[in-house]
Amino acid sequence: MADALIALGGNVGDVRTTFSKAIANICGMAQAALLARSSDYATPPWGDTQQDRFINACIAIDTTLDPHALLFTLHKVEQKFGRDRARETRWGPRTLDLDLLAYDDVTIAKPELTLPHPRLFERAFVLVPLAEIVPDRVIAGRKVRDALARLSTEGIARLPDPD
Ligand code: PH2
Ligand code: MG
Ligand code: MG
Repeated sequence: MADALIALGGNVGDVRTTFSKAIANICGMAQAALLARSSDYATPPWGDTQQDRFINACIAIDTTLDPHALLFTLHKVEQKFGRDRARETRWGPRTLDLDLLAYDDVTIAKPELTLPHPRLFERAFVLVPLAEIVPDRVIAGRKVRDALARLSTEGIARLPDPD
């Protein structure tokens, strides 16, 4: 079994409900156990700032799939929840974005998959939920909580747990 960290994001539709369903789907399809799930956070849009705020979260799973098979599964789940890569713009609105952040201590540099995720340390909307579940995890030689301490978390708000 391998330990994988996945970031969830979205700003179209009922994103929090999408997250719950998507997490159940990921665990079913990836033969995975859910190790941890962060809270959901409202986050200011990054990249293209002229769009609705995003909701972001992170999960840790234990999976038997290899990194490429896991990535394929994440793309399938994105599609199932209305993601249409052919119609979207870079950094634009999405129903569901699932990013594979890290997979054990594996490093991969291929066009279709780079591990650890190359932009992980630039994004407070990823590191805030990640630091909630794995603050002491070291990724690419950096501890998650230390990486977060270097970024502004302005505008990021933890959402209350749903009932
Ligand atoms: N995802 C994007 C573009 N901008 N901004 C925030 N805050 N969170 C995201 O998940 C996000 C974004 C495209 O995938
Ligand atoms: Mg993303
Ligand atoms: Mg993505």
